[in-house]
Amino acid sequence: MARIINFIFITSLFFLLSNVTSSIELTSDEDVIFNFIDLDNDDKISSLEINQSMNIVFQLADIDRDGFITKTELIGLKKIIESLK
Ligand SMILES: [Ca+2]
Ligand SMILES: [Ca+2]
Repeated sequence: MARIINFIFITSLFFLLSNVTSSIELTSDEDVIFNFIDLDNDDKISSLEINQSMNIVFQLADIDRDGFITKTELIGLKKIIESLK
């Protein structure tokens, strides 16, 4: 179940980052996310890599380190992501 939630969260990050297009190729933003999640750079994403990158994202977002992400912190995460573009 946690893995499914992670996947949904990662997927929703894709939607936060870019407008949905009908392109059959990844946008440059999606490519950046893919490379971010693909921690060992083998051009494949494993469920372990999703979990690990999810932890990184969680720690980035949980600014006050209380183990929870608030809406305010999520907005902060969006700003971080946008600054990385
Ligand atoms: Ca990989
Ligand atoms: Ca927090």
